[in-house]
Amino acid sequence: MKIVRSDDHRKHFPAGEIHAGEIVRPFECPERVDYVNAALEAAGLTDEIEATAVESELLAQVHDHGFLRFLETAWDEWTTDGHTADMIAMSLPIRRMNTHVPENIYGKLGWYSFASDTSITDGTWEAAHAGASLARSAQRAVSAGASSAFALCRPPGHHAASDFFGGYCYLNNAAIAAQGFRNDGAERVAVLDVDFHHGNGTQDIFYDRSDVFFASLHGDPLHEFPYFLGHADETGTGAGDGFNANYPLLPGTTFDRWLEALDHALVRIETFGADALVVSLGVDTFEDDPISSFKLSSDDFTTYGARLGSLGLPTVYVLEGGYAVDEIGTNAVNVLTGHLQA
Ligand code: OKP
Ligand code: ZN
Repeated sequence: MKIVRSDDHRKHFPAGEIHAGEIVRPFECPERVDYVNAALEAAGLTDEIEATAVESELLAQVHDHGFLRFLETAWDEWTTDGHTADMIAMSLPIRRMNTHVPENIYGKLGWYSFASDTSITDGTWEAAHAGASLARSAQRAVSAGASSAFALCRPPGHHAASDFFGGYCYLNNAAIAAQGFRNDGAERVAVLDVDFHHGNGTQDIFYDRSDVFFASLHGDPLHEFPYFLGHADETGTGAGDGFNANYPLLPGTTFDRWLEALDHALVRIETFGADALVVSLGVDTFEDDPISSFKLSSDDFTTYGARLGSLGLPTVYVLEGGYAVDEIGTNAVNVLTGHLQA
């Protein structure tokens, strides 16, 4: 398994996160990657490859032009306006209030955002861009013949849609890997999202397409973030009708129930006839995760990794969530070693 990493993720670390009415240290913190690196080392997963920058053409296939320009220039515009603290969207366009993109930077911030949990700081763009480059580089290695690769993306990506950020995500790393597979010749690509939270951004990006099948297991959005997408009746639209599968699961879901849903999703992926697989690997399904409610143990990650590996597909793993920081490495790497044992 090829490993792709970058230190540039450290450039993104907001001063705080508004959580239950308080400003707390962000759950999505740089040490997450340190723990994953340590666990990779301990498991002997050291076959590292160099990252190359993601092409702007590929970014533009996945994301809206105005959104990309906004992310790239937001901090400069904000500081030019005299601000020095992090950008936190607090005025967001709810229903029927979205006819004109504002010119004001604070207005644009709300326009391109869907959740106030996600700040923009100095370095956010560089870190997000570097993360997207990791996903693309991992995918390139697999398209060139490696059987699997793991991209240590941070910040995560699966909540980022074509034209909005939120849920700690800015650029959709998994979608970039999936589109990269298509560009490099794969006809059918499956994206499997095993993060605790629904991959609303990835779903949205591919919702009307039949060449990318999206399946997600997650906390039921009636009860869990992102709240507004991820229901079982969302099955795709137009040409994409039948190419989206959601498995919303109740808070407290145990591994046996989770595994039933996984097996169902894997059958769908096999029926689809995927040439390549992208896994949105969030390990916030762990029993001790501080913001999630599933009950997986560390050993369960190895078990399901083996199921993923048994598909025998060229596979790119992209890191998403996981906030039980000192166990994120063990849990993520258990999936990878499970995959390799299959
Ligand atoms: C990102 B990924 C805590 C809840 C706020 C969002 C969760 C984002 C998870 N204040 N929100 O899917 O792991
Ligand atoms: Zn998550």
